[in-house]
Amino acid sequence: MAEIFAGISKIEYEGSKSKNPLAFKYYDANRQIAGKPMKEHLKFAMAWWHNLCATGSDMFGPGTANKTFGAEIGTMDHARAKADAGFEFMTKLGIEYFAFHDVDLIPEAEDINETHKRLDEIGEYISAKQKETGIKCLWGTANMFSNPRFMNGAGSTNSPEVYCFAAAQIKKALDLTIKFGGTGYTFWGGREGYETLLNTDVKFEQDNIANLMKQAVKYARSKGWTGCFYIEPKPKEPMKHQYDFDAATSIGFLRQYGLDQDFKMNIEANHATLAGHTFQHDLRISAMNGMLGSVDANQGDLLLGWDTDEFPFNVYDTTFAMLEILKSGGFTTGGLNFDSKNRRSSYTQEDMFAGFILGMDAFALGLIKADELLQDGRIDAFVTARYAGYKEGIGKKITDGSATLEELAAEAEKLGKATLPGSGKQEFLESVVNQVFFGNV
Ligand code: XLS
Ligand code: CA
Ligand code: CA
Repeated sequence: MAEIFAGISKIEYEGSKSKNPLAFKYYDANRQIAGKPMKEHLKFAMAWWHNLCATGSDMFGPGTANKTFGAEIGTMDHARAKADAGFEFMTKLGIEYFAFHDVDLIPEAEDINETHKRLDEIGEYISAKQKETGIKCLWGTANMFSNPRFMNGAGSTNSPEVYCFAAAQIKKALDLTIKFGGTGYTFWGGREGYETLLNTDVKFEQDNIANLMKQAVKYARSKGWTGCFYIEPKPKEPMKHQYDFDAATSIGFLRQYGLDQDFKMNIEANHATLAGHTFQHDLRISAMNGMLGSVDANQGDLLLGWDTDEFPFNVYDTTFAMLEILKSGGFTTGGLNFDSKNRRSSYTQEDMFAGFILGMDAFALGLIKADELLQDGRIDAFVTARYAGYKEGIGKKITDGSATLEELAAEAEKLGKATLPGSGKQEFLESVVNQVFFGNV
């Protein structure tokens, strides 16, 4: 088979002094950090849709990147060429996982039966490539937002007929995920929300979404699949309001419908910031609830109100993200999926590699710096000391829940006047972070 990215050889780690644009400066796959190799902490994945399908088109103009990979778009030859390109790309970067939507893999047909036939065919082709390369599937999903039938949602649609098509797609995407040995299955509710409450029965729609998820779990478990389902929260875009607004909302939804044993969160950085949170915030909320499953690694532009899916660049953010991930014990079923795309004007094959090199190096730095912050210990020690008052006396009775309201009130009355609580020391803590970051300069 002809090389697709001819002229680009395997991307090697060359260290921080290297000026080679096609080399890692910080990502050294087998370097041991906190007891295991970097690649095991980071578990990088390639998103089929951005890397192999998207050409950079936007509502003001067509794509700029050529993603034909030598075949005609819309054909099964092209589907196979994308798989060839994808496996060559991942192998050259040392990426061990991929994530996909059903319709990323093949041209969707008018009739779902034909679509499924094509999926079976490409499924065989991809499985064979996995065997050749050892590359694994991080998660699969069904695209239930692009086809016009999903204009009013999938699980939340007003049409039972469309609901059946959503179910058929989920069933097929689960079959493929299982075939590829995938350890996760994601529900991103792109059109599960509303434009106006004037035409929407929110409770009815949410009940229906939950039922669809329950049936998906039942089906996958009946096939012996032990992987993890994820909800990927996003507050808006394409809909004005999306039900899986953020981690807190989605966890509440899962608990309300008894789905919390089978689901965790897939947190995307850019979605957290669209919800008005930091990336770290949504990771923390997920982790503290035992719900941190996987991560869609990218970043948004805080000056823009939409989802830009940029490659991760901000090392403060990747560090705070890796801090939450390390503290939660690391990934099990999940990993870091680059749901990231090149800017429209970065349209060459070399740019595709440059995006991943940037993102992988940014997360490698994040891992290194997060580990250093943990070893430095000053931040954790400060947080522990900050709540020390709860270790004894009335504080202890508060945390074990034994102090009554009367007892608490009596304590305040005895004191008459509260002493001010200890300083939050934010500036000091931020300076610790910078010292760990920049050390001797
Ligand atoms: C879109 C989402 C989507 C999901 C998978 O904003 O990020 O790509 O990750 O459907
Ligand atoms: Ca995503
Ligand atoms: Ca996104």
